[in-house]
Amino acid sequence: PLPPRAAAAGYRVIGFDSVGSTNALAIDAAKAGDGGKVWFAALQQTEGRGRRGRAWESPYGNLAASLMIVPDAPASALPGLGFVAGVAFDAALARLLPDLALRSGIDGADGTSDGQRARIALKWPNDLLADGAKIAGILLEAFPRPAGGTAIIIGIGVNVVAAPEGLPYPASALSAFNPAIDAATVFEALAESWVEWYEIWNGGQGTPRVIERWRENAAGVGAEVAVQRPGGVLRGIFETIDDAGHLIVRDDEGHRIAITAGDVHFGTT
Ligand code: BT5
Repeated sequence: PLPPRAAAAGYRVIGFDSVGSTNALAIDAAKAGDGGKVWFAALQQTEGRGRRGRAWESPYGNLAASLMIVPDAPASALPGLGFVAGVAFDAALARLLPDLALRSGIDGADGTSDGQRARIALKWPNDLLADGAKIAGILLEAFPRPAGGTAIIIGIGVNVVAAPEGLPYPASALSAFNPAIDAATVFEALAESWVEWYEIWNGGQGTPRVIERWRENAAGVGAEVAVQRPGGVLRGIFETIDDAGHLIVRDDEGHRIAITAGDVHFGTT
Protein backbone atom coordinates (compact mmCIF):
# COMPACT_ATOMS: atom_id res chain seq x y z
CA PRO A 1 0.00 0.00 0.00
CA LEU A 2 0.97 3.62 -0.44
CA PRO A 3 1.92 5.67 2.61
CA PRO A 4 -0.43 8.57 3.48
CA ARG A 5 1.66 11.38 2.05
CA ALA A 6 2.10 9.66 -1.31
CA ALA A 7 -1.61 8.83 -1.54
CA ALA A 8 -2.52 12.42 -0.62
CA ALA A 9 -0.18 13.68 -3.33
CA GLY A 10 -2.10 11.67 -5.93
CA TYR A 11 0.21 8.70 -6.44
CA ARG A 12 -1.07 5.20 -7.19
CA VAL A 13 0.58 1.83 -6.82
CA ILE A 14 0.07 -1.44 -8.67
CA GLY A 15 1.67 -4.35 -6.87
CA PHE A 16 2.81 -7.70 -8.28
CA ASP A 17 4.31 -10.90 -7.00
CA SER A 18 6.49 -11.58 -10.00
CA VAL A 19 6.89 -9.71 -13.29
CA GLY A 20 9.37 -9.48 -16.16
CA SER A 21 10.49 -5.92 -15.46
CA THR A 22 8.66 -3.15 -13.61
CA ASN A 23 10.38 -0.58 -15.85
CA ALA A 24 8.95 -2.37 -18.89
CA LEU A 25 5.46 -2.27 -17.32
CA ALA A 26 5.84 1.44 -16.62
CA ILE A 27 6.89 2.15 -20.21
CA ASP A 28 3.91 0.14 -21.48
CA ALA A 29 1.65 2.28 -19.28
CA ALA A 30 3.18 5.45 -20.71
CA LYS A 31 2.68 4.10 -24.24
CA ALA A 32 -0.95 3.37 -23.42
CA GLY A 33 -1.42 7.02 -22.41
CA ASP A 34 -1.35 6.75 -18.62
CA GLY A 35 -0.72 10.25 -17.23
CA GLY A 36 1.69 9.09 -14.56
CA LYS A 37 2.22 9.27 -10.83
CA VAL A 38 1.98 5.50 -10.77
CA TRP A 39 4.30 3.01 -9.12
CA PHE A 40 4.74 -0.56 -10.34
CA ALA A 41 6.15 -2.64 -7.50
CA ALA A 42 7.10 -6.32 -7.47
CA LEU A 43 8.72 -8.86 -5.19
CA GLN A 44 10.49 -10.57 -8.05
CA GLN A 45 11.56 -9.88 -11.64
CA THR A 46 12.48 -12.44 -14.23
CA GLU A 47 13.88 -9.95 -16.75
CA GLY A 48 15.12 -7.10 -14.59
CA ARG A 49 17.26 -4.61 -16.42
CA GLY A 50 20.29 -2.58 -15.43
CA ARG A 51 21.91 0.27 -17.33
CA ARG A 52 23.31 -0.17 -20.84
CA GLY A 53 21.60 -3.46 -21.52
CA ARG A 54 22.93 -5.16 -18.41
CA ALA A 55 20.77 -7.49 -16.33
CA TRP A 56 19.52 -6.81 -12.82
CA GLU A 57 18.96 -9.85 -10.63
CA SER A 58 15.72 -9.65 -8.64
CA PRO A 59 15.17 -12.83 -6.66
CA TYR A 60 11.91 -13.26 -4.73
CA GLY A 61 11.54 -11.06 -1.66
CA ASN A 62 13.61 -8.19 -3.01
CA LEU A 63 12.02 -4.94 -4.15
CA ALA A 64 11.65 -3.86 -7.76
CA ALA A 65 9.79 -0.57 -8.04
CA SER A 66 9.29 1.76 -10.99
CA LEU A 67 7.65 5.14 -10.87
CA MET A 68 6.21 6.65 -14.05
CA ILE A 69 5.71 10.42 -14.03
CA VAL A 70 5.24 13.10 -16.65
CA PRO A 71 7.10 16.10 -15.22
CA ASP A 72 6.44 19.68 -16.35
CA ALA A 73 10.13 20.47 -16.14
CA PRO A 74 12.15 21.17 -19.31
CA ALA A 75 13.84 18.16 -20.92
CA SER A 76 17.30 19.40 -19.89
CA ALA A 77 16.32 19.13 -16.22
CA LEU A 78 15.04 15.57 -16.37
CA PRO A 79 18.34 13.69 -15.83
CA GLY A 80 18.33 15.28 -12.37
CA LEU A 81 15.51 12.92 -11.41
CA GLY A 82 17.95 10.05 -10.99
CA PHE A 83 19.59 12.03 -8.21
CA VAL A 84 16.20 12.82 -6.67
CA ALA A 85 15.56 9.08 -6.48
CA GLY A 86 19.00 8.39 -5.00
CA VAL A 87 18.63 11.01 -2.31
CA ALA A 88 15.05 9.96 -1.56
CA PHE A 89 16.09 6.35 -1.12
CA ASP A 90 19.12 7.28 0.95
CA ALA A 91 16.87 9.34 3.25
CA ALA A 92 14.34 6.50 3.42
CA LEU A 93 17.02 4.05 4.49
CA ALA A 94 18.25 6.48 7.09
CA ARG A 95 14.82 6.35 8.67
CA LEU A 96 14.40 2.59 8.28
CA LEU A 97 17.84 1.58 9.47
CA PRO A 98 19.03 4.41 11.72
CA ASP A 99 22.03 2.41 12.86
CA LEU A 100 23.39 2.50 9.36
CA ALA A 101 22.84 6.17 8.80
CA LEU A 102 23.08 8.00 12.09
CA ARG A 103 26.82 7.89 12.10
CA SER A 104 26.89 10.68 9.60
CA GLY A 105 24.37 12.73 11.53
CA ILE A 106 22.97 13.88 8.20
CA ASP A 107 19.47 12.58 8.55
CA GLY A 108 19.86 11.67 12.15
CA ALA A 109 16.58 11.85 13.96
CA ASP A 110 18.39 13.13 17.03
CA GLY A 111 20.78 15.30 15.03
CA THR A 112 23.83 13.61 16.51
CA SER A 113 27.01 12.63 14.79
CA ASP A 114 29.99 10.79 16.10
CA GLY A 115 32.07 12.02 13.22
CA GLN A 116 32.20 8.70 11.39
CA ARG A 117 31.05 8.20 7.87
CA ALA A 118 27.60 6.79 7.32
CA ARG A 119 27.66 3.12 6.50
CA ILE A 120 25.17 3.86 3.73
CA ALA A 121 26.53 5.94 0.88
CA LEU A 122 25.55 7.07 -2.60
CA LYS A 123 27.80 5.97 -5.42
CA TRP A 124 27.76 8.03 -8.59
CA PRO A 125 25.69 8.03 -10.62
CA ASN A 126 22.94 5.89 -9.17
CA ASP A 127 23.94 3.19 -6.72
CA LEU A 128 23.48 2.80 -3.00
CA LEU A 129 26.17 1.11 -0.99
CA ALA A 130 26.13 -0.31 2.52
CA ASP A 131 29.60 -0.84 3.94
CA GLY A 132 30.91 -0.51 0.41
CA ALA A 133 28.66 -3.22 -1.08
CA LYS A 134 25.90 -2.47 -3.59
CA ILE A 135 22.42 -2.79 -2.13
CA ALA A 136 20.42 -0.84 -4.70
CA GLY A 137 20.63 0.50 -8.23
CA ILE A 138 18.53 3.00 -10.14
CA LEU A 139 17.62 2.98 -13.82
CA LEU A 140 16.15 6.11 -15.39
CA GLU A 141 14.37 5.76 -18.72
CA ALA A 142 12.46 8.29 -20.81
CA PHE A 143 9.60 7.81 -23.23
CA PRO A 144 8.16 10.60 -25.43
CA ARG A 145 4.38 10.44 -25.08
CA PRO A 146 2.22 10.59 -28.17
CA ALA A 147 -0.09 12.90 -26.21
CA GLY A 148 2.81 15.27 -25.49
CA GLY A 149 5.41 15.58 -22.76
CA THR A 150 8.00 13.05 -21.71
CA ALA A 151 7.24 10.14 -19.46
CA ILE A 152 10.11 9.44 -17.07
CA ILE A 153 10.46 6.00 -15.59
CA ILE A 154 12.51 5.75 -12.44
CA GLY A 155 13.27 2.15 -11.61
CA ILE A 156 14.86 1.14 -8.38
CA GLY A 157 15.98 -2.31 -7.45
CA VAL A 158 16.73 -3.04 -3.81
CA ASN A 159 18.39 -6.13 -2.40
CA VAL A 160 16.10 -6.64 0.56
CA VAL A 161 16.61 -10.31 1.38
CA ALA A 162 19.17 -11.53 -1.15
CA ALA A 163 22.12 -10.27 -3.14
CA PRO A 164 23.76 -12.02 -6.08
CA GLU A 165 27.12 -13.67 -5.58
CA GLY A 166 30.03 -13.84 -7.93
CA LEU A 167 29.80 -10.27 -9.18
CA PRO A 168 33.02 -8.41 -9.94
CA TYR A 169 32.23 -6.15 -6.96
CA PRO A 170 30.59 -6.79 -3.59
CA ALA A 171 26.80 -6.75 -3.27
CA SER A 172 24.78 -7.07 -0.12
CA ALA A 173 21.18 -7.10 1.14
CA LEU A 174 19.37 -5.04 3.77
CA SER A 175 18.51 -8.20 5.71
CA ALA A 176 22.18 -8.41 6.67
CA PHE A 177 21.61 -5.28 8.74
CA ASN A 178 18.08 -5.99 9.92
CA PRO A 179 16.78 -9.56 9.47
CA ALA A 180 13.16 -8.41 10.00
CA ILE A 181 13.09 -5.99 7.07
CA ASP A 182 10.74 -6.71 4.14
CA ALA A 183 10.09 -5.30 0.68
CA ALA A 184 6.74 -3.69 1.55
CA THR A 185 8.31 -1.68 4.36
CA VAL A 186 11.14 -0.57 2.12
CA PHE A 187 8.71 0.42 -0.63
CA GLU A 188 6.54 2.51 1.69
CA ALA A 189 9.55 4.37 3.06
CA LEU A 190 10.80 5.01 -0.47
CA ALA A 191 7.42 6.19 -1.79
CA GLU A 192 7.03 8.59 1.14
CA SER A 193 10.53 9.96 0.80
CA TRP A 194 10.13 10.33 -2.96
CA VAL A 195 7.19 12.74 -2.46
CA GLU A 196 9.27 14.92 -0.17
CA TRP A 197 12.29 15.12 -2.46
CA TYR A 198 10.31 15.47 -5.67
CA GLU A 199 8.52 18.45 -4.14
CA ILE A 200 11.86 20.01 -3.27
CA TRP A 201 13.13 19.40 -6.82
CA ASN A 202 9.95 20.44 -8.58
CA GLY A 203 9.16 23.33 -6.27
CA GLY A 204 11.95 25.55 -7.55
CA GLN A 205 15.06 24.35 -5.74
CA GLY A 206 15.80 21.94 -8.54
CA THR A 207 18.77 19.70 -9.07
CA PRO A 208 21.34 21.89 -7.23
CA ARG A 209 19.54 21.44 -3.89
CA VAL A 210 19.24 17.70 -4.45
CA ILE A 211 22.91 17.43 -5.40
CA GLU A 212 23.86 19.36 -2.26
CA ARG A 213 22.23 16.61 -0.19
CA TRP A 214 23.70 13.94 -2.46
CA ARG A 215 27.24 15.25 -1.94
CA GLU A 216 26.86 15.01 1.83
CA ASN A 217 26.61 11.25 1.58
CA ALA A 218 28.69 10.51 -1.50
CA ALA A 219 31.02 7.51 -1.45
CA GLY A 220 34.63 7.91 -2.50
CA VAL A 221 35.16 11.67 -2.56
CA GLY A 222 38.92 12.25 -2.68
CA ALA A 223 39.58 8.65 -3.75
CA GLU A 224 41.34 7.42 -6.84
CA VAL A 225 38.82 6.35 -9.44
CA ALA A 226 38.77 4.66 -12.80
CA VAL A 227 35.80 5.76 -14.86
CA GLN A 228 34.75 3.52 -17.68
CA ARG A 229 33.24 5.58 -20.46
CA PRO A 230 32.22 4.75 -24.01
CA GLY A 231 35.49 6.33 -25.17
CA GLY A 232 37.80 4.49 -22.73
CA VAL A 233 38.94 4.61 -19.13
CA LEU A 234 39.73 7.83 -17.31
CA ARG A 235 41.81 7.66 -14.13
CA GLY A 236 42.12 10.41 -11.57
CA ILE A 237 40.89 11.73 -8.24
CA PHE A 238 37.15 12.01 -7.61
CA GLU A 239 36.88 15.65 -6.58
CA THR A 240 33.17 16.30 -6.31
CA ILE A 241 29.81 16.25 -8.06
CA ASP A 242 28.89 19.58 -9.62
CA ASP A 243 25.47 21.20 -9.32
CA ALA A 244 24.27 19.54 -12.50
CA GLY A 245 25.26 16.09 -11.25
CA HIS A 246 28.43 15.64 -13.31
CA LEU A 247 31.23 13.65 -11.76
CA ILE A 248 34.30 15.89 -11.51
CA VAL A 249 37.58 14.01 -11.84
CA ARG A 250 41.04 15.58 -11.67
CA ASP A 251 43.46 13.76 -13.93
CA ASP A 252 47.25 13.37 -13.56
CA GLU A 253 47.88 16.64 -15.32
CA GLY A 254 45.59 18.53 -13.01
CA HIS A 255 42.76 18.94 -15.51
CA ARG A 256 39.28 18.84 -14.07
CA ILE A 257 37.05 16.70 -16.26
CA ALA A 258 33.25 16.71 -15.98
CA ILE A 259 31.71 13.32 -16.71
CA THR A 260 28.06 12.87 -17.67
CA ALA A 261 27.82 9.08 -17.92
CA GLY A 262 30.05 6.19 -16.99
CA ASP A 263 30.82 3.43 -14.50
CA VAL A 264 33.02 4.28 -11.56
CA HIS A 265 35.50 1.93 -9.92
CA PHE A 266 37.21 3.01 -6.74
CA GLY A 267 40.94 2.38 -6.34
CA THR A 268 43.56 1.98 -9.01
CA THR A 269 42.59 -1.41 -10.40
C1 BT5 B 1 21.64 -0.64 -12.06
O1 BT5 B 1 22.25 -0.95 -13.23
O2 BT5 B 1 22.19 -0.65 -10.99
C2 BT5 B 1 20.17 -0.29 -12.19
C3 BT5 B 1 19.29 -1.40 -11.69
C4 BT5 B 1 17.84 -1.02 -11.76
C5 BT5 B 1 16.93 -2.16 -11.42
C6 BT5 B 1 15.51 -1.72 -11.31
S1 BT5 B 1 14.50 -2.91 -10.55
C7 BT5 B 1 13.09 -2.02 -10.95
C8 BT5 B 1 13.29 -1.54 -12.37
N1 BT5 B 1 12.90 -2.54 -13.34
C9 BT5 B 1 13.94 -2.99 -14.06
O3 BT5 B 1 13.87 -3.86 -14.96
N2 BT5 B 1 15.07 -2.36 -13.66
C10 BT5 B 1 14.79 -1.39 -12.61
P1 BT5 B 1 23.80 -1.14 -13.44
O4 BT5 B 1 24.54 -0.03 -12.77
O5 BT5 B 1 23.97 -1.35 -14.90
O6 BT5 B 1 24.12 -2.46 -12.66
C11 BT5 B 1 23.89 -3.73 -13.24
C12 BT5 B 1 25.03 -4.61 -12.84
O7 BT5 B 1 24.97 -4.82 -11.43
C13 BT5 B 1 24.98 -5.99 -13.45
O8 BT5 B 1 25.74 -6.03 -14.62
C14 BT5 B 1 25.56 -6.88 -12.37
O9 BT5 B 1 26.99 -6.86 -12.41
C15 BT5 B 1 25.18 -6.15 -11.11
N3 BT5 B 1 23.97 -6.66 -10.48
C16 BT5 B 1 22.94 -7.34 -11.03
N4 BT5 B 1 21.99 -7.58 -10.14
C17 BT5 B 1 22.42 -7.04 -8.98
C18 BT5 B 1 21.88 -6.96 -7.67
N5 BT5 B 1 20.68 -7.47 -7.37
N6 BT5 B 1 22.62 -6.35 -6.71
C19 BT5 B 1 23.81 -5.81 -6.98
N7 BT5 B 1 24.37 -5.84 -8.20
C20 BT5 B 1 23.68 -6.44 -9.19
